[in-house]
Amino acid sequence: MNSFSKIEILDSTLREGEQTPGVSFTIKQKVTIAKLLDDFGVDFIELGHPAVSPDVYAAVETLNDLDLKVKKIAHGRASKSDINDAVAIGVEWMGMFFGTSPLSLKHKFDVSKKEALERIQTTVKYGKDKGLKLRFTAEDASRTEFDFLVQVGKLIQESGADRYSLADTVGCLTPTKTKELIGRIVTELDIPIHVHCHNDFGMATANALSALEAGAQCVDVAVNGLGERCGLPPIAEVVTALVNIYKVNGNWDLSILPELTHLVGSFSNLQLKANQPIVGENAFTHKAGLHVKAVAKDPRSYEAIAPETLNRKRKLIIDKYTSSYALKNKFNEIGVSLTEMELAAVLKEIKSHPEKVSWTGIELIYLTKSMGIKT
Ligand code: HCA
Ligand code: CU
Repeated sequence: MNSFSKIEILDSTLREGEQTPGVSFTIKQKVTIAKLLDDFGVDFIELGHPAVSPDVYAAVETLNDLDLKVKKIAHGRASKSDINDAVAIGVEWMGMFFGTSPLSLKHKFDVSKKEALERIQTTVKYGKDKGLKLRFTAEDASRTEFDFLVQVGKLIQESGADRYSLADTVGCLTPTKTKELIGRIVTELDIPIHVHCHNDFGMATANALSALEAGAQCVDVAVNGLGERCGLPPIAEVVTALVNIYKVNGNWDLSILPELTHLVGSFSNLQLKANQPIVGENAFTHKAGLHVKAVAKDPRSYEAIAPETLNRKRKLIIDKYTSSYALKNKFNEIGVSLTEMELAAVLKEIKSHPEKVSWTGIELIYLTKSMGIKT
């Protein structure tokens, strides 16, 4: 079990996030995102995989030159040419990945396990000789035999790698399986363990948190959960859960989350779901009469976390679910005072318009006037 004394967050918005279908950030946008992530307080930023394209190469160069607190890590395959790129750019860390599952060995590389181990050892040593700090990722780790994962981990550790990352590349782990897998790996190795989860079954955040519970030191996230297919654990969910549920005292500025969300949202043209945890439009909106009444007395009645800590505001909806208490509250807010009878009449009217899903203050005033009530 991680004592949570050292938890690190790696943000991969600029690398895996840009692998989201339909997304291509300009270098200027990447710089803006990187600065905000640095202000937020992540530990690592994955800058990109230079071999992808000239603009990704140039972005990694530009981002690496920024004066930031965060550790910068370039991405690349376990190959000499990708290592040479990282060295030429002068980045401190490189995350190199190699598929270790039977599917990867057969279809991606067409190598035996023995050949794979030789290649992994040679490239890790090559990278270390060049002075890089190295995180080695076993891609598709969750579908790799456990013994082989340990064998790879021990080999890269002996060859000088600084971190070992396990990728649940197709998002097929569950929180229970993650805990078991990471718990076992942590006891086998001495170097810190990273975990990279995917959201194909909607379990990325839960799996990342389970990995930390089991002793992983670092988990990968992305703003708005960007990434291949269904993406990575969203930064807002993982960090807010760590602070609020696990009571981890990280140096994260949660008040930056809405800005990060909107900025990356506008750069990626990806519509965020209204019911997205923490950052979605509805995350702090209350509707049913009973809820609104309880929230007005004490917001904790229906809120696990106070919106103010996230630089967000609470919203109360008026529609057919509204109670007289909530309606009165709303009229007070807009400076309109009604008698109990008038209030009951307006409420009856609202409840007879199920097609209207949210009444604004102005609309309520018009409604009241149209009913012959003086406001
Ligand atoms: C990829 C696959 C990867 C790698 C993770 C890592 C995965 O897009 O290259 O290198 O840490 O999910 O396995 O994102
Ligand atoms: Cu990935």
